[in-house]
Order: sequence, then C-alpha cells, then structure tokens
Amino acid sequence: MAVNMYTILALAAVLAPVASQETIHARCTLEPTGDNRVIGYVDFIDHPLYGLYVDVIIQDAEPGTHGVHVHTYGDLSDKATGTATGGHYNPYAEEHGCYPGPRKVGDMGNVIVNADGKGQYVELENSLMRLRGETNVLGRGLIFHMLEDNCVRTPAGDVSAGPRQAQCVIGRVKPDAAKTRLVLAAWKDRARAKQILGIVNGTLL
Ligand SMILES: [Cu+2]
Repeated sequence: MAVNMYTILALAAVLAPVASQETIHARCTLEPTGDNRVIGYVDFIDHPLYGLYVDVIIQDAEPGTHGVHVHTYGDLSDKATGTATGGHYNPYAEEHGCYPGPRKVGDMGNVIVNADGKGQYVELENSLMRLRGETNVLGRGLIFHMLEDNCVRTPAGDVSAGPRQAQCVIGRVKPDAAKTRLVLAAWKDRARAKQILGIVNGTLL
C-alpha cells in the first residue's frame, strides 16, 4: 500500500509539469499594406515539449524570395507601410540571423513564392519563439517583406528584406485537432515530416 502511494506520488510529480501545460494555437491573418495585393496566414502550434510549429501560407505574392519575421508590436495602424509594428522582436538584444541558426527571437526566414504567386514556409521546431513564457509572441506583429532576408549576422541585417508588403497580429485561436495530430506525427518522425504535412511546393526547416 505504502509503495503504491509513493509510486502514485512520484508519477504525479513527473507528470504534473507537462499535464498543466496545454498545446496553444494561434493565427496571424496577413493583410496587404498600401497598394500591395499579397494575402495569407501564419499558423502557430506551441507544444510544451516539442516547441513551436510555424506554418506560413502565402498567395497573390510576387514570385521570388520574401523574408518573414515577427516584429515587436501588434500595431497595424500604419496601413501604408506596416512600420507601426516596429523592428524584429528581440528581447535578448541579439544580432540578426535566420531560423534555425543564432538569431533574434522574431527572426524567421524566407518564403519562396512560385510563379503562381503561392508559397509555403514551415518551421518544425522553433524552441526560441513561443506562445508562452518569456518569449511569448502572442499579440505581436508579423511582417511579409518584399525582398529576401540575407540572414547576415549583423545588427543592421534587418534591412535586407526591404519594404513591408503585408502585416498581421498574432492572436490565439481555437485548437485544430486534425492539424495537431499531423504536426505531432511530424515532430515524432522528422525524416518524413514534409510528407506527413503534405508540403509539396514549400520549405520545411
Ligand atoms: Cu521583418
């Protein structure tokens, strides 16, 4: 009896920190700035153990390579330029870079837009940017840029991606059970992740 009780207490101690943390879902629905036409959305799924899954889906964009990042403020009031969102979210005063290398928390990477104007960019396990804790990006802004992010590690590296063509605010959404199952399967079988997630024309990092 005593052994059983200790076993239960030990199990509870191990499981409690995980059980108390839920999977958190968020979305950012891009709206074009100024005369731009690009639209799209970014989905975030934050799992307490695996980290953050980020999925950027773009359409009606100019073919080419476009930087995307989380910027400091969820302020979309500058409809012409998107600059009210501030610079890249950088709580640790880091130099610029791109996922998955050393970088600012808000630094991500590039969406490759095909001739049909569509592009997809997925980060499978971003452990630096989260929807919880110290580096929570809920309520912050996200920007889709006109040009390629060159990922150069300098404090001024942010400027390479050029003007801001679309912006959005990251907000919490209702969990998507079907998508969560797919992402969990991808986390558990990284080698087949692209196939599991059905990414045909897109980048998975
Ligand atoms: Cu940016």
